[in-house]
Amino acid sequence: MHKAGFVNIIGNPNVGKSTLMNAFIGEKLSIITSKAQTTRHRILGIVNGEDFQMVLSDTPGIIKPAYELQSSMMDFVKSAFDDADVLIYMVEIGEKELKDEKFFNKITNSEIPVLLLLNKIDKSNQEQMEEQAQLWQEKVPNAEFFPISALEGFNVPNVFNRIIELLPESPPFYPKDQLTDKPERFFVNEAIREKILLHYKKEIPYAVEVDTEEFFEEENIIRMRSVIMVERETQKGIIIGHKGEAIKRVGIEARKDLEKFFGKQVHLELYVKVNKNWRSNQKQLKRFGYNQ
Ligand code: GDP
Ligand code: K
Ligand code: MG
Repeated sequence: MHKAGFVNIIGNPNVGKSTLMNAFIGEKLSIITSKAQTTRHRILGIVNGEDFQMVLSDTPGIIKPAYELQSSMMDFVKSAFDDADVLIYMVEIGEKELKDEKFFNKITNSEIPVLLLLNKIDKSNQEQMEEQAQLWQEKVPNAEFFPISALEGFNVPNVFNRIIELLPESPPFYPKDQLTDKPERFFVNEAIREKILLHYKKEIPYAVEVDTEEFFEEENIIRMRSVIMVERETQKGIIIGHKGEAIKRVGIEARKDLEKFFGKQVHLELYVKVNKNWRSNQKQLKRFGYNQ
């Protein structure tokens, strides 16, 4: 018998959704930072076993959209409800419920199994954890509850095994050697965007989109050229930095990650371009893969 199904991870920003997905996959598929809106897409990560295929979806944190890009991000979350065989609702120690009541009701009224994961328990003491455990089980009584630490791996194998039990009988949905639905260029864009989230302040990371225009694999090296898109001329100057030092650092750190990811030497060329108000422009968003 073969089992296969879609396991979709949803929750507030920054609770650790991407960290959990990567822990299951054993690879850094999703970028992780302490900033909200690090994840902008729905990213599939596929775990293949001899007799199962677990198709995980990492999604953006649930927010109230303020501009077109964020609306598309919430469309990815909506779609994650539609095809789930198992829903993972992740919360973290000390958090309140979802800002979006509709999403929250969808979870509590879900017909499909819900696993409620209380994450970051490495940061709490016993008393706090027990109090939170009770609170969350009352809020989402239809869910199976697991306290975990995605970062340290605590209880993660138990959640994994429970998901396998819940997967329906089905042939695989993807070839059994496939790891994700995203093309190689997507991971180049994301590696660069992660460094921008880490090194630039305030509005800058949110005004940035990355587009990899060239990805050329030779025998011993992969050559990539990517454009960092910003919304305004002033942002371009900030990205480049004094004597180009800032963008150089992004390039060096992203290249290191990409060499690990692709297992090959990487040459990465970066440049910056102004693309006025791309975040609010339907056509541009479509071009960058935000409209399904
Ligand atoms: P997402 O926005 O829900 O995808 O959250 P991320 O996976 O990007 O993680 C947000 C932040 O929380 C990062 O700084 C992570 O390192 C941190 N984090 C994730 N899981 C844990 C955990 O189990 N314990 C602790 N202490 N931090 C965590
Ligand atoms: K985050
Ligand atoms: Mg994320």
